Amino acid sequence: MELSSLNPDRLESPSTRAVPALPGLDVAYAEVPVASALAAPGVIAVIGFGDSPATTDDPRRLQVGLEPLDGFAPLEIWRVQGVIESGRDGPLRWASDGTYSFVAVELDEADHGGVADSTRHAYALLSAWRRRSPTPHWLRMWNYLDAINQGEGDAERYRQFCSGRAAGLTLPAAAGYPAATAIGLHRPRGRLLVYALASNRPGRPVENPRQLNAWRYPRRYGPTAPSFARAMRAPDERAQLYISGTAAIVGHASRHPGDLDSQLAETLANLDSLIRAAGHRAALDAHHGVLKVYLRRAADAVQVRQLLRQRFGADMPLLLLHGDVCRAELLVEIDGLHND
Ligand code: 3EB
Repeated sequence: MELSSLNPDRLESPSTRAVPALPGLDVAYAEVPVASALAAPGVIAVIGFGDSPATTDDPRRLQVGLEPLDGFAPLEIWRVQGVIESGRDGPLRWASDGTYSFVAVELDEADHGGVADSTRHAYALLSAWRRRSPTPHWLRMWNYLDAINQGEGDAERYRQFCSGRAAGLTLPAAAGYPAATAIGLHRPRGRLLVYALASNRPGRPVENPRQLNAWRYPRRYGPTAPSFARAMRAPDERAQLYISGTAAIVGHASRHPGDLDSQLAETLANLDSLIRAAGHRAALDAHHGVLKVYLRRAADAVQVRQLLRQRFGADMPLLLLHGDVCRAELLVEIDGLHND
C-alpha cells in the first residue's frame, strides 16, 4: 500500500466499526546471528542491547545502548504474520506489514539544543509519520536517553523529556496514550532513541487501580505529567497486553526507597494488578509473558534473576538490563508483554 495514498482526515476519525481482530505479534529473545534473525519470515524488528554498533543498515535493526546483565546478551526479535516492507524517511526508520509497524528515530541531542527540544523534535517526526501511515495508532513506545536523573528539580532531564514529549506527541482523535518505557543509559552517548509499535486500528489503554494514572501525576513530579498509559491491550485476537515500565510506585508515591527486595515485590504486585485490570486471567509465567528488567545497580542482577526465576519458572523469557529508572530512588523497573 502506498503510504501517501491514504486520506489523513479519514485516518484521524475514530473507528467504531466492528472489524476482525488482528493476528498477534510474537516476541522472543534468542542468541542468534543478526543476519539469520533478519532473514526469518515476518521479522519486523531485531533489537540488540549494549554498546556494540549495529552492523547492518537494515531499517529493522535497532540497538539499545543499555548493557545486558547476568551473561545473557540476546536479540529481541519481533515477528508478524504479513509481508514486511521497510524503509527510511529522513531520520526515521520503519518496517510494516500494513497492520503493524515499527518506527524508530535516533537524534543527537547536540543537533537539537538539548534533551527537551530533541524529544519534541523526535515526537514531531513520529507524529507526522503516523498521520501518513496505514498504521496511525500508537500501541507502545520505548525511550532511551542519557543520564535520566541528572539535573535538580524541574531541570531534571527526565522532566525535560516529559515536556518535550508532550509538545511533540499527537494522537488520533479519541485515542488514549500508548504504553511506554523511559529509561536512562549509564554510558553517555549524547543520543536520544525513541522507537514505537503502531497498528492500523486502536488498542485499548489500561490503567492500574494500584497507581494513579501517570498523566495525572501531581505538579511536584514535574511541570508536565508523563504521557503514557500503564498498559495497552492490543487490537488482536490473541489478547496481548503491552505493559509499560512498572516500578514500586503506589498511588503516585515511590515505595521502599533503597530496598531492592521490597521494590521488586511491589513492582510484581503492580504487574499482577495491571494484568487483572486488563481482564486477563492467565498468570504471568513462561507460557504467557515476556519480561524486560531494568536495574540501576548492575550488582543486583544475579539476585533479581534468581528471584524472578523462582517466581515465574526457569523458562520465563527474561532480559536484565543496566538502566536507570526515571525517579532517582527507584532501583528496578519491569516492562513486557502478557498473552492471555
Ligand atoms: C512511573 O511509573 C515510572 O515516562 O514513559 C514508567 C514507564 C515510567 C514509562 C515514561 C515512565 C515512563 O512513573 C516511570
